[in-house]
Amino acid sequence: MEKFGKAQAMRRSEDVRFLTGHGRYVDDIAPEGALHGIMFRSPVAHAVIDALDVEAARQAPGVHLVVTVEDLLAAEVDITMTGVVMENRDGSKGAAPTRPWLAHKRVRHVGEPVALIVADSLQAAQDAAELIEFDYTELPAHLDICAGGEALHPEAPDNRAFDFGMGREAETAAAIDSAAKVVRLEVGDNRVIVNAMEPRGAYAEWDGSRLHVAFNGQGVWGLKGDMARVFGLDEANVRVTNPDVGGGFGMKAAPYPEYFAIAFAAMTLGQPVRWMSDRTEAMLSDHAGRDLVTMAELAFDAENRITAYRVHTLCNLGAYNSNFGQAIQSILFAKVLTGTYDIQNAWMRCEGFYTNTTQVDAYRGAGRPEAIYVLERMMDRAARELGVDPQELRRINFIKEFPYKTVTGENYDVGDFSRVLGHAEADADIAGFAARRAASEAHGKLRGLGLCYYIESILGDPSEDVRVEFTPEGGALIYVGTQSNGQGHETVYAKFLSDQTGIPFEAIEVVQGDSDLIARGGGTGGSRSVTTQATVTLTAVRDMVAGFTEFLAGEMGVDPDEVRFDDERFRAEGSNLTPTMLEVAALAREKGREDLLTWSARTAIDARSYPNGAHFCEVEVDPDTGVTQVVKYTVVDDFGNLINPMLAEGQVHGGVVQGLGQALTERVVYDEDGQLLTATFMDYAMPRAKDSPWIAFDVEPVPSTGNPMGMKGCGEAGTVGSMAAVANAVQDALWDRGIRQADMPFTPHRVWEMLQGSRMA
Ligand code: SMO
Repeated sequence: MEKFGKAQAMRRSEDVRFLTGHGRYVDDIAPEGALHGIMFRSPVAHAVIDALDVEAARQAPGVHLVVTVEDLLAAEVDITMTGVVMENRDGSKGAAPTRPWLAHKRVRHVGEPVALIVADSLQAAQDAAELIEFDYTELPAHLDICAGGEALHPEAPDNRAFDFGMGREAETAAAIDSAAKVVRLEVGDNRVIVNAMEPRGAYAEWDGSRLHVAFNGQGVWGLKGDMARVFGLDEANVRVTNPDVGGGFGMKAAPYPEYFAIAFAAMTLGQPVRWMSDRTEAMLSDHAGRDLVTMAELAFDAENRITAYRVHTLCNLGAYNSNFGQAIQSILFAKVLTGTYDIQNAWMRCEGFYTNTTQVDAYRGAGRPEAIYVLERMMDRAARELGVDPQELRRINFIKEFPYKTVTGENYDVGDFSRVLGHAEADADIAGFAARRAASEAHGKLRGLGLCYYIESILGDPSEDVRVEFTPEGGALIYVGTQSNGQGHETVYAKFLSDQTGIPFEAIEVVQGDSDLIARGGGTGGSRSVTTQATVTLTAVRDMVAGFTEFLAGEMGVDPDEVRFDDERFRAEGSNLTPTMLEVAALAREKGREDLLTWSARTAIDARSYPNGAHFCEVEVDPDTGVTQVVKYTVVDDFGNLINPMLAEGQVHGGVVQGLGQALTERVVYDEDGQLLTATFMDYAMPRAKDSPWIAFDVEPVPSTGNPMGMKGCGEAGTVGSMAAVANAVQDALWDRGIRQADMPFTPHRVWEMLQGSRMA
């Protein structure tokens, strides 16, 4: 039934709503009488709380409520939040300190929520916050990604949360010791602030028995369970909704303290309460991304075949175990440790450390961009040290036979990396690079070329729910459990259902983000949405066709075997009725067959998919100023079969720019006391339009065998590929100036410093 021929570059129908100011975001949920909440946050990175006096704030004009942890304890709500805990190399469990959702006895990072003030207006709440007396005794801030320093948690006296290992340790060590050549490099992966266009926010209301929390997240079901647990409510009495969401990128996937605080206030007051983060608040309290350093070793035989790969990563978890914090640079990094290469002797070790900084958690790709960044920096470096062409070195080592089981347990079903790379080499005009470099030199610029060949392992709960309902008005609703954060799901799901059923696109409405209305669902994350949602939609459509066939056969007076559905109409020999889906639904309604008007399904896809592709980046560095400009960028991806190539390309463009921002402009700086110095857009440089090159994009599909449509997830791929491509290009540009340790971000100042250093050396 699946029809790939209809894959079509179709513009997003939801954009009319977004671009004309008709999007409905969480901050738009503002009924008459809704109160404003603001968070009082820790002004210091590490301190023992001596006193928290909120009485004056409680008496301030317009204030309805001030909530501290003492109020939560008195109300006997569960104040703890927990995260995933890794296993150590010795089989013991990593440290599992809990995190109170309002500070309890200590504060551990600047911006940690200490109290909630609820007032008639934002202004009144802000004025009242000034009256809070917060006394504390400062402790030394532990900021470096290493063991030692002032302990944040008694559960981790040396600040090490876990020490994880995976792969073949002894075989890898032996292979490195006996290798013809070993390439070694320390690879830093700078911390970034995620900066979704829409900061986080929440709204809560309580009718005496049911709690409704609206927030801008990546799905509703996780928070629903958390709310029920924290407040001891029956899940049936918790409704969680996500309205339109302006970007999530993994950062919005987690439950955050503010959501519970707002819910507590609404339940205490019996009045709706709303909270919206401002930008600096977001920079202090949203989970950050990356922030790790890796020592990597790549060993080769005399024929330039990789014989072993070993990495040792130190990663920053921030102050507490956040949602997936411990999993990112350990098990998720491991998914693509060895990338697209045939390396069975590989070993990774990852140590995670608590520091007095905001938590670090999932950021577009979550562990996989980090792993590919290290490996592809190593491949370009190895090509240089071995004196081999970078593409050739990759071709020698590509996995060529499938299925292929990696040393970390992934099963790559299909792939044709060499073909994809060849397509990219042609599109990027690699043959013409030497001439372009000469032209750059002629006007005083250093030109560099970088390659990244990435692979991703598509994550997430592989099961998803769907419900298709025919409406009395003659249309269809499709309820989905995934959650658009702006990717265009409404368009893609309606189009897919339309293609599979012949129901006109305009007659289909996509419903998402309401735990009272939708089937159970997994939300957005891990590039999972379209693959899982389309798979389950297919199941529902098959059931629908079967049910309608049976029903129609009775109406037509023919045998069910004689009824065919040709994607537009049902037909049968000997009957001149040729009804469409909507007409059959109308007939069923007329005949009182309500059972035929709703079709639900839950399907699990039985395998991961492995999108992969080649990114070629060219940069020009001005040696006098350090200014680095990406001047040419080419991507060829294997995403398997696509439903909407235009939206896939949009995902890649956005993803590439996110990686490029990390590589060129974005830099998080804490001072020695743990104060965030880059807490506004004056100090933290997001990439602007002028930083972005034209990104040439094409696909070279090798359909996945893991789902009925042969699709591969594409939401994170751009970021996975772009960091190493850009960094390799900058390293290439700077190599002849003697620079051997080029770490992101390549801001003008840092590049200029590198050039000065090498000149002085
Ligand atoms: S970093 Mo994502 O939402 O898997």
